[in-house]
Amino acid sequence: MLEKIGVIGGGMIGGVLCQEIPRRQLARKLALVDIMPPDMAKGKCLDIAEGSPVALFDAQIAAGKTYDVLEGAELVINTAGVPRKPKPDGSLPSREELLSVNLKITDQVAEGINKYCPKAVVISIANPLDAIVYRLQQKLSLPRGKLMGMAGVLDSARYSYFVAEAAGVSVENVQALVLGGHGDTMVPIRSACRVAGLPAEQFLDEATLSAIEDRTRKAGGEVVKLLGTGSAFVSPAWSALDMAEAIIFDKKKIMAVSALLAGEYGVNDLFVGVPGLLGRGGVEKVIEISLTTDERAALDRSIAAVRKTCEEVDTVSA
Ligand code: TXD
Repeated sequence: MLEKIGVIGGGMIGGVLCQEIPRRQLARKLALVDIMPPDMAKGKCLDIAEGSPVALFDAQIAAGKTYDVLEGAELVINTAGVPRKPKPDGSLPSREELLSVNLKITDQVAEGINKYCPKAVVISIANPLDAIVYRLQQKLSLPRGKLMGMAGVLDSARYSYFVAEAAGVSVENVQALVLGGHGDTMVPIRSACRVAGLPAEQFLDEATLSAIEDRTRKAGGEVVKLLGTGSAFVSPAWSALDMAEAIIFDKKKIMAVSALLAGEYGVNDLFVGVPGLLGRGGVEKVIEISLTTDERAALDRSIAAVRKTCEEVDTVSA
């Protein structure tokens, strides 16, 4: 258990985080900051605190519109940023189209973290995922491993779910991994997909697996279209909590994470989704796995897409 966890942004994802953090007893204190008037963060946290005698957890929650509530947080989860919504013609924007508006928000987030909890381990969720984490690193200059993005856990969970559903087995039997940027170029790694420890190909044919991988790449958009407003929020929150638990309990758990690369996979100074070992120090190690030629080529294309968005970040002065 930590002393204090901070959540930035109390919208759909932040709201689930604020329910789950006290329920799972991850920290003695929880802090939520959201700029939404009149004082949405306070209202949301009061609601959760008033439910705590029913759900049976003790909650010490501080919330408000200003970042001082984060003072001393050891772990921060950042969800501040607008989500995708279908355009008037029904088409979906890419996550990258959120860049300019979410960069401005991210700069405020970085200022708040720098001022009130500069030593925290930071998990960022806002989109476009890898580019927003890149911007945070420019502003926070945290030691490598203490800042990371959550996307790969969710994308891998989606891949797992679809495989389990098609194979007619428990999700507990499936292991799946999605690497690369959190965008349309993300790479489901078929060679790492296992059902009860066996290659997924022993359970599903090529056409089914290809269709599942395609659906995985578009899974975020599928939910956005169905919801009408906003994007997936329960599964992203649970995924970030999985990472938070690996860190808090020093699990040394290998999970897909957007991590700062220093030569791994031939990349320097970009955050890209790779397998990372998560423990108390954050991303303690980036694991380089062997990939098929096709997977490697797809990963390179995805890295190029992340690099392009980060070059756009560089053109927007702080
Ligand atoms: O896998 C992933 N990483 C993701 C990412 C999966 C799903 C959604 N993902 C992205 O997370 C999504 O595209 C958004 O960029 C973020 C947050 O999604 P959420 O659905 O929680 O968005 P909401 O409900 O709009 O909540 C965002 C909140 C909202 O209440 C704003 O008032 C607040 O962020 N906000 C701020 N809080 C603090 N400080 C500032 N400056 C600020 N600006 C907005």
